[in-house]
Amino acid sequence: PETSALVLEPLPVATASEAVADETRVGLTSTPKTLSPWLFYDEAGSQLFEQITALPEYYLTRTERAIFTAHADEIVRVAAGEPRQTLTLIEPGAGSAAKTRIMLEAAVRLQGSVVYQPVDVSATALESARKNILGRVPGVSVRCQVADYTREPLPENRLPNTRTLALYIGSSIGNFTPNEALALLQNLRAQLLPGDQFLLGADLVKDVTAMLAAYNDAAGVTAAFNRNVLERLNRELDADFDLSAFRHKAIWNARESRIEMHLESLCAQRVHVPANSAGDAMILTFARGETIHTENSYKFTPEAVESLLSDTGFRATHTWNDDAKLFAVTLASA
Ligand code: AVI
Repeated sequence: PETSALVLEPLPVATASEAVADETRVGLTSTPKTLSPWLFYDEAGSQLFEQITALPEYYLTRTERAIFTAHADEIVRVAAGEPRQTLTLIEPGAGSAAKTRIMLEAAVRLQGSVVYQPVDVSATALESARKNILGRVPGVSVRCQVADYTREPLPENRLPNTRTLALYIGSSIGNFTPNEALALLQNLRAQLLPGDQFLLGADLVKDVTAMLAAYNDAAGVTAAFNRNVLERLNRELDADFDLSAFRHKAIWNARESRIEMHLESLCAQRVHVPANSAGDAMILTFARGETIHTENSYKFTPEAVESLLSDTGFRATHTWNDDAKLFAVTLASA
């Protein structure tokens, strides 16, 4: 079958800097100070994240990929059901779709061809998803959709007589608070039909040293990724953060079962953010040791994965793990 691409929506005019200005105003005037993790992913940050996924300490990507490599054929076979339905793969927050390729190849082996619908807020990410898949995986048609899947519905253009397999992989679920994660999965679930399938990739609770090392690598890439958010505010909002006056900090919060990333102020200091579309100029004061909380990365027990799924109306049917049980890939029915 021929490989083709179709962009369903015109790419929106960038209003990104307004969102950055709003987010910064709200987050940095709250106590404690916070910045939302989506701010990491400008071009420089997305490149740093790609580097993180290849770090020796960052076991997540490698482990999930190994699970896919070992089990993709079985995963799509189980998802397609008996008698076999034709699967369409949808991926909210597709990013660069590097690991999705393994699932798509398995779907093509099973059914000869497959339609892949990546959904992402970032047109740039979709472009790299399209490039990663199109022409490299014969038999795949790509239909990109620019949308904020955390707020907006998934593509309406459902193909008749097919079953949707929605992928939410890469431990993306871990970057949401438990309430946000519930809302997100409820929203996804509401857009699936009975029998549709959902594949969730979640990072599991493990030895604290191993989890901390993944967010505090020896080469300092995660530190650069974290600090890039301040560079972004300097670049886009003309703020005057002194990068050498903040250090990257990753901690394990056992009570909340999450790794937290912070940027810690190394001295008492003031930072100036000029007036912008979101409001007047701001002078932010930092005490020595005060932090900006930039990310949560929740780690799940197998039971927590099950209850997240059942609480949002899914029925978990199969789980695949690596031998060391670092990571879980769970298939659920809608
Ligand atoms: C994208 N997300 C699943 C990553 C994570 O592990 O929470 C983001 C990341 N933050 C630091 N390193 C990687």
